[in-house]
Amino acid sequence: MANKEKVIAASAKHPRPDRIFSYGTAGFRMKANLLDSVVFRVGLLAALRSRKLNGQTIGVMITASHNPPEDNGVKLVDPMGEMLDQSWETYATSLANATSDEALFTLYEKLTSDLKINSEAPARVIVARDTRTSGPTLVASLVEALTATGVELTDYKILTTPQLHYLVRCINTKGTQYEYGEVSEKGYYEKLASAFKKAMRSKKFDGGVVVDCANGVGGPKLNELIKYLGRGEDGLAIKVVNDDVLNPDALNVQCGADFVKTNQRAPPSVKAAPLERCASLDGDADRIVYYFTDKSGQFHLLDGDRIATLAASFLADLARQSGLSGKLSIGVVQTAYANGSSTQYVTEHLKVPVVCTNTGVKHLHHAATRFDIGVYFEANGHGTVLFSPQAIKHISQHEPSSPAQADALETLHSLTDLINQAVGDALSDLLLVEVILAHKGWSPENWLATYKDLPNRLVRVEVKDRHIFKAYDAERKLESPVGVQSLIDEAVGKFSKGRSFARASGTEDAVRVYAEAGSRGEAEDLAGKVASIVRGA
Ligand code: NG1
Ligand code: ZN
Repeated sequence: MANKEKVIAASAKHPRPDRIFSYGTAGFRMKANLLDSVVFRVGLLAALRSRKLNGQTIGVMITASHNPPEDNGVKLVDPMGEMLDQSWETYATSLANATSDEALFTLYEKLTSDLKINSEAPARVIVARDTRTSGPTLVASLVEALTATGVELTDYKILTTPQLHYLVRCINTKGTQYEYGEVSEKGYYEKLASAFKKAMRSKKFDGGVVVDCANGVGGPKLNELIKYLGRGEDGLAIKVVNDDVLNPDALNVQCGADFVKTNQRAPPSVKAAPLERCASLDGDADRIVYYFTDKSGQFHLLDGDRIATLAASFLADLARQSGLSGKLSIGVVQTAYANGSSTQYVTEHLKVPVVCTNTGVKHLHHAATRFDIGVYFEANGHGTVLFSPQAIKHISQHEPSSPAQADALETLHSLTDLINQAVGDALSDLLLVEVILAHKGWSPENWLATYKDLPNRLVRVEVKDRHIFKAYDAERKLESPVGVQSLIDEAVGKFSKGRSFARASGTEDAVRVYAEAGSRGEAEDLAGKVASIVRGA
């Protein structure tokens, strides 16, 4: 039995503002000054979750990713480093909305009994935060909840989101056959650096890469990682820009992955030569996009779809070359926002199956586990590659029958360590892209030339009630309001290579309309038509 007085007294110090909160695809995220009670209550949920799982360690990440500096957020990480189990999201929402300290405690007790949680079981939580100034106060609120419920806590201070996911997985697999790595930040760098060197061997880089860190936590962490990568003559030259974490107002402002993806241009602060590789991370370093300008000065984006296609083609080749292609199923997981040309390239050119899921990385992650090698990326640059236990076994036990097979196998093996298996990780993805380009001997122009994106347009439509828009078929169609889908179908039918869909955003109070078509003008036109159908619904 939790100590009722302790929990209620602690909760009283974290009064709930008059607001309705909801645990969405990115956890809770809003203006930081509204988050105090939410974080306290997430602490209570973390206690329950860890106890329910017999004391396995749960992660709490305090970050608002690519949002402006005044925002913050909180999300929970499950034992294998995945996002919180979906069925628990509703408990998070209910706890956050409990109307009084007593009601909160009653709900806490009710969850304990409904979920058959042994309140005497041990509970362990680790926490980390990004570089926002509101972080330390929010961690303090969390600590109070954990203290009141007798949870063992380790505060890892400032980390990237994927580093926290890494640590959670390392802790919970320690001493098992699935041991993931050393439980420390240093262990993370060492694992990545050693896998990177193994993957590269004698391959050479063509020039370096400029990395925009969004003035977020990715900056200092990338600088740290570089120390482990070494910079011998043949090393990768990484030029770090926008790594100012001392000025809190600079975070995600006019820079970062979201800026580049949304504005389809380089941040003004990123100065690079024509054809030089550039990459931008987001504020908590779980997203990355690449880009470059060609000799005529034109900007080209290489987004999450491009990283997915690059990784899928490389991995499919390696599986073939190492003599494992019959044994390993490879698949790509995308959302409806993936450019139609990328989907066509994967299915028709790479001959690799594509699965489309709902928006939100947890859906993609889940679908990717159904393949031996599951490549998943959102167009916005969040993604990774998952290797099944079966795949890891084949890759480590396969006897190569030629030096070429042995070589491919070694590269494949190193990638299972280089690629973050818990979650999309911008630092790990950065090294992955660099390894692949070096192996293929590709410039960013070669990478871009693999297929031509269909012109597309994403529009945000404000409506009275976005909840009336209910989607199905991986959010590519609307079942309600009734009749809207046939109007959209009719509009789409009038355009060459037209595709469009509308869905309620999970993170903003709006409906998003996506459209692509054979030409820029047609894509704009189609998006405009579908947006007005949505407005009139
Ligand atoms: P919503 O707001 O549900 O469209 C957005 C992104 C997702 C994902 C989440 C954050 C688009 C179109 N949508 O979701 O890809 O990154 O935020 O988890 O980019
Ligand atoms: Zn992020």
